[in-house]
Formats: sequence, structure tokens, C-alpha cells
Amino acid sequence: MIKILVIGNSFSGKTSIVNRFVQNKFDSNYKATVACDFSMKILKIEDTEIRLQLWDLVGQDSRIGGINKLFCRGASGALVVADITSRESLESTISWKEQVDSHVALKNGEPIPMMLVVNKYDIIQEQEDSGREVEDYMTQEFLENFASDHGFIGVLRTSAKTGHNINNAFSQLVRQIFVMEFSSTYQEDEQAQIYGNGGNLRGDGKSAVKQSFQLQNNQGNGKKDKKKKGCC
Ligand SMILES: Nc1nc2c(ncn2[C@@H]2O[C@H](COP(=O)(O)OP(=O)(O)OP(=O)(O)O)[C@@H](O)[C@H]2O)c(=O)[nH]1
Ligand SMILES: [Mg+2]
Repeated sequence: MIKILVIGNSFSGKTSIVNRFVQNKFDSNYKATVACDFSMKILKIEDTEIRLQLWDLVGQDSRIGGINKLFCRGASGALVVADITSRESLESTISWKEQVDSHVALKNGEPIPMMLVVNKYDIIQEQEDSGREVEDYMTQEFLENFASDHGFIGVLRTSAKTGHNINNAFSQLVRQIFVMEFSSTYQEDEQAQIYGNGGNLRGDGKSAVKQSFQLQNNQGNGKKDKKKKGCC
């Protein structure tokens, strides 16, 4: 089971992203999350089924004293969500990441992988597709520089409304979780034995997923995606 935090400012679309990913549905009505909701999802990467536990946290936490440390315990990665129509929400992702980094890290002390997603892309997509100007900070090029400057593993513009890039964001994050957890758990000489040539760990999420699963003797195969609502 892999625990993933979904964090970011209020109204950025965290719950909508989780609902699209888990249940393939979207609701345009806003209902603020209270504390935290959690959901389960089985993600298939290549031949491997991976059980994800998604922790969808309330967006107001950053303004009222930060993320509760307990929420971060055992987290393997995070999706940090911004709203493409709000530059402030993008800038806040830096502080969301810092808060998680202060509470949880990989075994080797490196930060857990965090993927930046800039949501509600549908609102500007038509404008961009038709060649009309969008604000600088909304462009893929700006966002890639931003993500790399602030230690995110990558960035995608998503839409929970249309489903654009939602599965992609989670699978990129999960691949990187395997790559980084694997390289954090096993020393270089052990990796070399496993891979035969020292390994291509960073670049190859696919083999890292397979190797990690073999080494951990499979973490179990669930039958169905399911959503459980509850308080954490
Ligand atoms: N157009 C558009 N609207 C979206 C998208 N994602 C979410 N919304 C809308 O934005 C509002 C806020 O979405 P939520 O998913 O509740 O936001 P949240 O980040 O979970 O908010 P908190 O629970 O308060 O932290 C809702 O009205 C959603 O319908 C999107 O991709 N496109
Ligand atoms: Mg919510």
C-alpha cells in the first residue's frame, strides 16, 4: 500500500482530482473538505497492480498552522495542486512542499517525491489552443522551470473536469516513488547486483516498479477500485 498526500490551497481542485481519478466523475458544486478524506485506488502499471491510499487534505491548513504531522506519517509521495487561474495558489505550493518536507522524508533523508499539478487547465486550454495569449505563469515552459527550481519531480497541467492528465499525474508520481524508494532502501552495490550493471534507477520507473515488487514479495492484489470516505 502506498500512501499519497493530495495537498494545495483551498478550491484548487484536490477533491475533484481524486474523484476523477477514483470514480471518473466530476461535480461542479463546491463542498469544502473537512480535515481529510481518504480513498483507495488500484493503479495498474505495466503488469503490476499497485494499491494507493489517497489522503485528500483540507486546503486551509497552510493558513491555520500548517499540515498536521500525523497526516504525513508514512507518506510515500504527494500531489501538490495549484489552480491555473490563481498565481497565489501556485506560489503557495512552495510552502506546502516545505511543510511536508519538514515532517517526512525517505530513508536516506531525501525528500519524498512530489508532483506539481496545475489544475483547471480546461479554463484556459481553448484560449491557448487557438493561439491567444495566456499569462506567463500558465505556460508549460514557465511551470517546468518553476517545478525544477522548487524540487518537484515534474509538473502537469490537469483538468478534473475533462480528465486531462489526471491518470498521467498519478502514474508519473507512483513510478517516481518506486524509483526513489528503491534507491533509498538499497545501497549502490546491492542495486548493481540486482540490475547487473549498476542500474538505471532514475530514468526507468518501469523496471523499478517490477524490481521493488519482486523484492517486497508483492504487496497484494485487490479486486476492485473503491472509495472509502472517512475521517483520518
Ligand atoms: N473548471 C474546472 N473547475 C474545477 C476543476 N477542478 C475543480 N473544479 C471546481 O473548483 C471547485 C473547488 O474544487 P474542490 O475539488 O472542492 O477543491 P479542493 O481543493 O478540494 O478544496 P478544499 O476541500 O476546500 O481544500 C469546485 O467547484 C470544482 O467543481 C477543473 O479542473 N476545472
Ligand atoms: Mg477538498
